[in-house]
Amino acid sequence: MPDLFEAEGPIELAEDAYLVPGYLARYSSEMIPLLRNILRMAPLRRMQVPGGGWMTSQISGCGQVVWVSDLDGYRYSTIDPLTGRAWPEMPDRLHQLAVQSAAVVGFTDFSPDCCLINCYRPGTGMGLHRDKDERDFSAPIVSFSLGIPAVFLFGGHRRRDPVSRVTLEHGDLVVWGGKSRLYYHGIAKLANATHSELGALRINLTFREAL
Ligand code: MD3
Ligand code: FE
Repeated sequence: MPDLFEAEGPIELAEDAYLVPGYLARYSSEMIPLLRNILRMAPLRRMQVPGGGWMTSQISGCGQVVWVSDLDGYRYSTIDPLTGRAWPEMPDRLHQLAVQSAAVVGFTDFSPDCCLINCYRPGTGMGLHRDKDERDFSAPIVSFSLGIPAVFLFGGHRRRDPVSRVTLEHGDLVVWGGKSRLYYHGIAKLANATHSELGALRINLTFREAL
């Protein structure tokens, strides 16, 4: 029987995609104040999609560029369309944690220029999609989950491929690269729950090399 206090190692979810349960839990209390500070400068907002609908999660971010969406399409932008200013700089500590996290599963030359912040409340989610607005798909995407749990859905290269489900909890690290970098994925509508530090909220950070 594994030691109850031993950290869990990486679980391969798909080819070149790994979940490291609880890896970030020990860093969450230092990350949350950094996130609050970013969201003070670049508030969370819902984004409209080109078809006219609205995403149900709320988005912000930091770094040189952040992913944005409006009726004209999806793109990475150096300017926050809500404030008209540059996005907040990515705190060195967040950058360092993202680089360290990628290295845990063997991606050793990752240097993100974008940290997208997705914020979910119970009843919200994210439909199946691919992340394909980045310039170079050879870099992985590193995801930090904080707050209440969510069911992550992931399929394959085709929208019709069968979908697997895995629950992402506070402190979970997911790294997607290589062969599964362009897999379809999404987040099922969140159930009601409360987290001790964040309340009825899930925050997901995705670190990307977008430029
Ligand atoms: C699989 N975010 O921001 S993170 C997104 O929890 C996004 O907020 C989800 O999908 C969230 O685009 C999922 C895990 C993740 C991130 C990027 C991926 C999974 C991925 C890229 C390719 C395949
Ligand atoms: Fe995505």
